[in-house]
Amino acid sequence: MATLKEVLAQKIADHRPRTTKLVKEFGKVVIDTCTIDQCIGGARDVRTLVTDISYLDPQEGIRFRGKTIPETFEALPKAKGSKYPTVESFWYFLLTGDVPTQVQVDAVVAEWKVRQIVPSYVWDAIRALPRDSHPMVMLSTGMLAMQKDSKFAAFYSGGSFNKMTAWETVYEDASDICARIPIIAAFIYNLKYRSDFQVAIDPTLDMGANFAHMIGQTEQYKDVARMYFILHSDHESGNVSAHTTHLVHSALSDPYYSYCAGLCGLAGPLHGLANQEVLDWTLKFQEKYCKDVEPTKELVTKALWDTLNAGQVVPGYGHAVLRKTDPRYMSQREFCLNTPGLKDDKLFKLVAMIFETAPGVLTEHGKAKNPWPNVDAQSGVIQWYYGLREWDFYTVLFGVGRALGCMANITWDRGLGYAIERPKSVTTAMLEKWAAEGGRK
Ligand code: HAX
Repeated sequence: MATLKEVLAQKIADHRPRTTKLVKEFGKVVIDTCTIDQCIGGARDVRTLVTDISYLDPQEGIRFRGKTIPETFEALPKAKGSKYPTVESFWYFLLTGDVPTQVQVDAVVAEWKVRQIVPSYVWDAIRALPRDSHPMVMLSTGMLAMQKDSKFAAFYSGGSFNKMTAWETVYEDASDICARIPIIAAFIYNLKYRSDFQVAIDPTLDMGANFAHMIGQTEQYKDVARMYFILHSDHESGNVSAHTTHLVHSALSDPYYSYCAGLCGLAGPLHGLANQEVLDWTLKFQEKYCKDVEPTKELVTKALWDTLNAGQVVPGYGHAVLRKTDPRYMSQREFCLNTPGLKDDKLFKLVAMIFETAPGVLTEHGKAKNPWPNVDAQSGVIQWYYGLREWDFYTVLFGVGRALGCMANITWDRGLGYAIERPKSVTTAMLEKWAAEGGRK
């Protein structure tokens, strides 16, 4: 007798050609609001989400509240003695669309100081995990552990829930999450890689600087943290982490449940985990191809083809929306080029060589619609240079930054009373019927 798994394997093998045929031969057939290939292929380009926090143009890249990355960095008040804004000033800007005054920024910094005290049961929950758990498991566990004190959940279950004011408790939870997540990330870093050597919060420092302080980093790294968290904050609403957070919150799950779900999506290798994959790929390339020789474009080309021929994706390249080099990549590259030492770093030079080579190889390969690098192709090398070499931690850094965008979005979701999200699904047989009829009449 065939096992359940064997029966299923046969059913899947029999079904696959039907899906392939629908996409290949009838992909452009319209079924109401989208085409068959959009229905099967992850709803690419289907306009069903609204957000004013950021917008992603395929050619230009991200705009936060209408401003490009350079315009955002230029406009916002800077951290003391730095060329970069504080994360707190960016949070004010993301939430309101207004460039804050220094006084307004100082008020947020002070507010976050009060909010950033993490309850001790969160440390207990994280410490209870096996030490070799992935740091994203630790981060999402910490996020979920905080749920019991959710102000939104208490408001909902308190019996006087009011749709008009519900956003106020989302704002409270969202602000607590943004203030606390770097503290939790630093705790995880110290627990996993520094033998649980924990460092106290410095109450005089802004969020980015305090994170650098808590993981034992240098003065220079304070700007790396500020830049990194801002660049990774938001990428309009359709990406997996932002969309998941929005979706889960649309059921009136509180911000802790919602962002925990978002973090689990961020942990996927096609999304946020790509930053660790890039470092892994690059170091394996060095190990395999360049043990005794300097890297060359020919060797990089060979390694890229080996990856593609093995049926794997080249991490850090391609994008579901972008059709040009990601400006977040360029912004980090510029940081590298303007930082003495980093611009001559061996690994940065290799990453630059991959940038010169991969788009040509991916174009020749002919599958990826966008052969250009995304944010993840450049972020790891900066962390590596500053001594943060535990690359399985890189997605946690992404998760700290992404909290800003996700939390700003769901605060507005509640402010505007957006509905529970519930797209409609159809069966393969329905698609085949509509394909034969030339569309859904
Ligand atoms: N290397 C090899 N093949 C690639 C590729 C890459 N970097 N990017 C896309 N392709 C392939 C796809 O796998 C797909 O192949 P199949 O038809 O066999 O399924 C084909 O090209 C068409 O894909 P696409 O339409 O260009 O891309 P998608 O919108 O489907 O996917 C991804 C977008 C980002 C997931 C994809 O480009 C990818 O896997 N890139 C590598 C992983 C990565 O860098 N992810 C991070 C993206 C940015 C981000 O979210 N950061 O958090």
